Amino acid sequence: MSSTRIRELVVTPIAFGDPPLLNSNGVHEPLALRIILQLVLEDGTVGLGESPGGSDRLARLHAAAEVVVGMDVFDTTAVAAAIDAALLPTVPSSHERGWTTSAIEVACLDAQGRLLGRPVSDLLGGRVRDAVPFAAYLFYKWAEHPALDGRAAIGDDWGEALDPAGIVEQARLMQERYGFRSFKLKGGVFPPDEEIAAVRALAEAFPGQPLRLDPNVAWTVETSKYVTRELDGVLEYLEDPTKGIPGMAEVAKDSPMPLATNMCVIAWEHLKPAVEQDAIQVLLTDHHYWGGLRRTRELAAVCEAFGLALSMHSNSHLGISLAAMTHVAAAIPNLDHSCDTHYPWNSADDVIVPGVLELRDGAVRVPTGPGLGVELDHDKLGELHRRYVDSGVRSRDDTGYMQRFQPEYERLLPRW
Ligand code: GKR
Ligand code: MG
Repeated sequence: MSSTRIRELVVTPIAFGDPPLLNSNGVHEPLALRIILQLVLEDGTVGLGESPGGSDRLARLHAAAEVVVGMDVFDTTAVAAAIDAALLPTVPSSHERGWTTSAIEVACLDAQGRLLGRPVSDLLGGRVRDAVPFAAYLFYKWAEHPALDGRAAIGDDWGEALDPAGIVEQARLMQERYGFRSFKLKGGVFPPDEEIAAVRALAEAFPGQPLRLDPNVAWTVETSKYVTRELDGVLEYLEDPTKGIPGMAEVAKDSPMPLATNMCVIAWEHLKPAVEQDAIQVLLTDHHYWGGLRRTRELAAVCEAFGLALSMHSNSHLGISLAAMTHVAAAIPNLDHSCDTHYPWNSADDVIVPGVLELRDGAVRVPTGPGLGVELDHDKLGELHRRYVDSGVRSRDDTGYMQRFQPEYERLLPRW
């Protein structure tokens, strides 16, 4: 048996701490879910991967683990095809299948890099930058997770942010701690005029520093148009103001600023209509669902061909994902905007050995060690897996959690 064949894929669900961040669906729960992958080769080399969590994704990764055993780790196209074929009968959506193939491709590339003694960015064509810029990801938030069902309140060192002053203070903290030079505000929480006021306050506090706003489709087309007029000259781009490609195209028609998405263009088949309708000008890519790091690199070339600018989407994540995001962003020449990351909100509970990934001056230096360049902290993995088991949390439910405190809360999109 060749030493580059896959012996086993170890799939470990984990739960880690998350602050009470608000969005158009509700509020983040105290625990966020991810799944950590260890792809073990016949020679004992281990490649790491990280996927968003939840029972469905976990079941799919377990199914994929059966399929990949015996395959060659360098044969990533065949590995992806085998997983895709195995999932097809029960998972009709190519986007949904993509989450599984992507996470495993990253683990394959990590293992390949370790075997070759080369960083993953080299396997993607080489890095065009030594550090990848990230934006401070600002959220309206509560001061703490309120006490619930006998559990004590859970505080953090960010404090409350429920108005423009709170958002500016959070941005200052983000800049002080990590040196960010651009800012993204998660909107869709308060009436648009309040969020416009928060963006204007940021513009005043951080003159000349790029700003963006993302209400996650909380607005109608009309409201979206109103916001683009109000924030003309203030935002570098407006992200997912309204739902769907036709809605975004309607807003884009007379928008003075580019529109961006990580919601209406999330699969290859969405690109054609989006380009035809000129619905978006910026695509937020995400290797977790675009098929992995190589497919993300290819996506960048497609964007270049159609004149779409590129940025990067994030969800609550840990260091293996951050390393993967950093390698692929380093290898994309046409990365036009700083990337999103939730890492400051979640890094205290990371599963990797500290020291390699650091957010400094608003950027992460591309790891230069073999593979992704990060090592798993096995004790921490065990701790976070126990937390997953004990918590009973099996899927993300921002709306249900909000309703525990505000029973009248309704998920309404668009809300305004
Ligand atoms: O973490 O609340 C959140 C975000 O709203 C996340 O779920 C989104 O996927 O960050 C994401 C976005 O840019 O839409
Ligand atoms: Mg977004």
